[in-house]
Formats: sequence, structure tokens, C-alpha cells
Amino acid sequence: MEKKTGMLQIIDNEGNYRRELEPAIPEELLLRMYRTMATVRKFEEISMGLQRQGRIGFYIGAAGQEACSVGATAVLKKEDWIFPAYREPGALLLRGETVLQLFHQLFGNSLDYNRGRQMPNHFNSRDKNVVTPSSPIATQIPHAVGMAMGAKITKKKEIALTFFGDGATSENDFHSGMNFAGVFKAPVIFFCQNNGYAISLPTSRQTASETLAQKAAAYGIPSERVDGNDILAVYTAAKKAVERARNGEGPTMIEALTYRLGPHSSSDDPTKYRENREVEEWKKRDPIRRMAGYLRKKGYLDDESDRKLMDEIDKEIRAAAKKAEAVPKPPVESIFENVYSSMTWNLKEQMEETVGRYGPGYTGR
Ligand SMILES: Cc1ncc(C[n+]2csc(CCOP(=O)(O)OP(=O)(O)O)c2C)c(N)n1
Repeated sequence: MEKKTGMLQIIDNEGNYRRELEPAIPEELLLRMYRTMATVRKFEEISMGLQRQGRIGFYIGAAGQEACSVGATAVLKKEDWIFPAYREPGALLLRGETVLQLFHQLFGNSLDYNRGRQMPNHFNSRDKNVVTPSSPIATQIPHAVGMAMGAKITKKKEIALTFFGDGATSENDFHSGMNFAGVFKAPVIFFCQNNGYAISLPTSRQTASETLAQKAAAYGIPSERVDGNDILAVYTAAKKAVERARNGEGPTMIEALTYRLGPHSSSDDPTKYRENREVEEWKKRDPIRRMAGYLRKKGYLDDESDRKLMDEIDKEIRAAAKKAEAVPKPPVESIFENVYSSMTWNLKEQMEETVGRYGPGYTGR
């Protein structure tokens, strides 16, 4: 793992904070950010359990990285666009998406916005301006740049923020997106969650650059490195980047140093490529515990309110999972829909053949 030097940090592991750097965030928003982070963590625990029981097919976790998506999203306005990868359910939840809707996606049922056509964990919401992640790594980067350029050309005040991992910085899409955004001063924020690994590949094998942030300099883009497990540091860097974008000063890259506490996905066994010692070290820097420490020092949280909150979150998630599992899958006919505004003759023919074989409304159960 890379040395954690030269990065903005405001809260330490115990929740002590540097007053001179503390951003002014209202208590209500801080508590909502904390609740969202805790919800993401619990949602993952329960979803991994569902996957192990064969009730959902797959899961990709965000445990340890929650401060990144929640801290950065907290700075945006609701009309701004988010182009996530797959570890950002926190962005959606902070924007008001329900846990139930996330479960509809995981179960791929008929209430899922994508009607079961995406991989589990590729959460999106048209309503919340969060675009569906694309599975190929880094493809969301030029999408975000395109959206930002569109907003600039049409003189809208919207900006775009895209999340991606350290591995994504080796993809062409990262470089073409950064280059274009640098030249045309697109109002976009490139948020790299450097969690030290691309599945099993450590960052030291990903790049020979000392930092990922320094790649931005080649494109004339300013960048900042932050402690990605420190929500105040993430918020502060994102705020500066958002102000630049909003003032027409162009893009910013943020490199947030963080760590994935769990496996890459439910299909991965991280003991094959990393030492347990390393995981234990990072557990001491847990972003949720650190934020809880900060909130306690501010007088916004105590043992009782924390316990009550965790209990509420647990109940909400368990109830939502049960509800989503009971929702029928999309009928077989639905696979032919939403491709063209009106169905073409050959699709109609295929649909009739399929319905003839399985019967109308067949859901595979
Ligand atoms: C173009 C492409 N190559 C390979 C893969 C397989 N793959 C899925 S996730 C992943 C690792 C990505 O690592 P990183 O960008 O660091 O993000 P992280 O998973 O650590 O959040 C890879 C190689 C893919 N989805 N797309």
C-alpha cells in the first residue's frame, strides 16, 4: 500500500478534529450523512447474507469507503449529475432514494427501475440524476464529461461528478475524459477512490506515478489528495471543486485515499492477495467510527441516540429486503420492451414465439 502522506485530513481516528479546517455543515445534514453511511454499511451486511443464501445473485460492497460518496454528494445540488461506479449507493441514499428501491434493483424485480436488466448493485435513479453505472471500468468518465459539456454549452448551472477507482486511471476513458475536460474546461469533478486495489492488483502495480492525483497535472487540471475515510476532508475538497466548476473555472480531480474492508465482490476472496494485518490496520481508520467520534465531540450524538439510530436502520433494511423479495420478477415479455419507441415487426415475432413457449406473464418462477 501507498504511504498516506500529503493529504488533507481534518478528523483523526478518535474523532478529534482540527478546528481551523472544520467546514461549516449544519447539524441536520451531518446527522443525515452519518445515517446514510451507517445505512450503506448495514445494507451491505444484509445483502451479502442474501447473496450467500442464494437469494440475490451478486453483491459489490462499499464498507470502508462510505465517506467518499456521502461526503462528496453532500456538496452537490440536487440538479447536479452523478456518474457512479458501483460502490456508491451512499450517493443515492443521501439524495433521498429508499433502501427498498435499492433492494428492488438487487432482486431484479418488476419494481426495479431497470426491470432486472442490469447487474445487481448497478444502482441508478433518473429522478435523482444518478446515472446507471456501466460495468466496463471507467466508461462513466467520458459520460460525465459529456454531460458537463452539454450543461456548459446550454448555459445550465448543472455540474457533473464522477466516481471511479484507482484501477480506472489506467483506462483510456480516464485519459480521454480528463484531456477533453481540461481543454474545454468542462464543469466536472473526477473523484477517484483509491482503495489500494483493483480486485487483487495493488496500486503499486497499477501505476509508476507517485500519486494518482498528479496525473491531473498532465491535463492542466488541479487536483487534491484527501483522507477518504475522513468525511470532513472529503466534503472540504469536494466543496472547493464544486465552486471551481460552478464558477466556470473547469474540472478538478480528487484522489481520496481509502480502503475496501470487504472483498471486491461476493465472488472474491481477498485473503488470496492481502494480509489480514493490513485489514486490521484500516479498521482503526473506519470512516463511520471516526464520524461518530466527531459527532459525539460536537454534542450531536451519544450512546443512546446512536443505538436508537442503528436499531432503526437495521429494522428498516430487514423489512425492505423482505418486501422486495416478495415482488414478482418482470414478465418475460418485458425483455422485448423499451428497446424502440414502438416494437419492430421482428421483435414482435420473437415476443410472440417466447410467450407461446412460456405462457403470458411468465416470471421464471
Ligand atoms: C474494461 C474492464 N476491464 C476489466 C473489468 C473487470 N473488473 C471489474 S471491477 C475491476 C477492478 C476495478 O478496480 P478499481 O477501478 O480500482 O475500482 P474498485 O473495484 O477498487 O472500486 C475489474 C478489473 C471490467 N469490468 N471492465
